[in-house]
Order: sequence, then C-alpha cells, then structure tokens
Amino acid sequence: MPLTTEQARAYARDGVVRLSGLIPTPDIETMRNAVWRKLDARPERAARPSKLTAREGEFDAIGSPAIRALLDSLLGEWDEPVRWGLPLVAFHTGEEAWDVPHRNWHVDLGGLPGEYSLARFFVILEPSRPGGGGTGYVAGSHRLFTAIAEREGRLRSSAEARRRLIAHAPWFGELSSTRPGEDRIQRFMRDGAEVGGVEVRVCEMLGEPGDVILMHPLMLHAPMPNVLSTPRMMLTQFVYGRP
Ligand SMILES: O=C(O)CCC(=O)C(=O)O
Repeated sequence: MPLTTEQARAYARDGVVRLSGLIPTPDIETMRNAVWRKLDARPERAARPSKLTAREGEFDAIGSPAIRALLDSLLGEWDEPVRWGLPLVAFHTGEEAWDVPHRNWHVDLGGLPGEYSLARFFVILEPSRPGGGGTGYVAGSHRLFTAIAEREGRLRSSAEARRRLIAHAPWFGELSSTRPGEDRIQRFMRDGAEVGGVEVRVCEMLGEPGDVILMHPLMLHAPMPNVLSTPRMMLTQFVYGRP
C-alpha cells in the first residue's frame, strides 16, 4: 500500500504521517493482551516499563500485508526484522501538569541519508490522547537534519547531529533547556518557528488503536510525560532496506 499523494506530502513536509486503521482490530486486541500479560507478570509496575520485547512472535501481526506493501513502496527490498514489534508503554509518569520536556531529544541514527535506507513506524494499541505520553517529535526537523548532513557530511551521533542543529537554529537549544515562567506549550507547540524556510513545531503522536504512525529516520523526537490515568501503549519497529 503506497502512501496516498496527500500522505506522501505530509510525510515529506512533517516527517511523520498517521495511517488510520492499518492494523485490523482483532490483531490489535491480541497484541494489546500480550503486552498486558507481560506487564501483569512483573512484580512491580514502573512508569516506563522496559524490555517488553517479543519472545514468541507475539507482535508478528504488525508485519501485516498492508505494512509489507507500505515497506515495499518505501524501501524496495528490505530485511525481514528478526522480531516484529517492540512495546513502548508509559503509565502516569508523575508530573502534576503536562509540559513539553527539555530532556532526551534525540535522533536515533547518525549517518548520511542515502547511506542506508530505513523506515520506522509505531502501531497504536491503546488510544493516544494529548498529554497521554505519545512520543514527541519536532515536525520538520528531518528536513533540517537532511540539509545539515548533505552540507556537512556524515553525522556520527545523535549528540553531534543535535549540536549542529542548535548551532544552526537556537530554537532547538531553547527546546533542550528551560527558562523560568516560560509557556513551553505555547512556544514550542503552538507558535513553533521557521528555520531556513522550514516550519518546525513540537507534536505528540496521537491516534486510535490500529493506526500506524510512520516517522522519518532523521526525526528529532523524545519520550513525553503521561499525565493521564490511561497508559500509552504502542509498538515500534525499524525496518532496514537492502542496499
Ligand atoms: O517512549 C517513547 O515515546 C520514546 C521513544 C524513543 O525515543 C525511541 O524509541 O527512540
């Protein structure tokens, strides 16, 4: 299933696009139950439980025909993941009020776009609502990273990529630091900024169970607080294209 023209345009502009209802509801229910079984088997409940990796193909259903067709259209030939689906879960993370975090903004990979091809997507298992811990991202940031990488050569690490971005656009340094009394939601989510003709803005990954969110590999992103009583529950997947 290739992206529609409108989806392809949104992906190119923002670096993130939501594809509604791509995974069938019965598969979502089975996978959600599998995550809950893993959580319930633990003696304690962490706000952000880790290492919930599939052991027995519990999340193979995300490698659905629709996803395979999407990957074919994005990557051409690609390597079958060893395991499908890494759960990302966040219960209430303890903050009194939700705010745009200043910590943990990163890109996952250094390297020039074009040295490898990669697709990354998230599958929503529980409704993802504002303030509910859906992964945060800076819409448009992939275009800035791509331009920096093309201009300056290989970006060796997330830290180096961020340093170069901040040197180019102080707004990103301010996103990664705090000033007393600043309304970060207004500044970083509502106002955003324009950097070299690219509009950038912090967004949360929101959607319904069964939705798939495709995220550009050079996207600046971060874990977000969850101040709701409902858990954030998604699966994420990297898929590498064959050179
Ligand atoms: O838990 C999250 O939403 C953050 C995910 C993330 O930063 C990552 O997987 O690279």
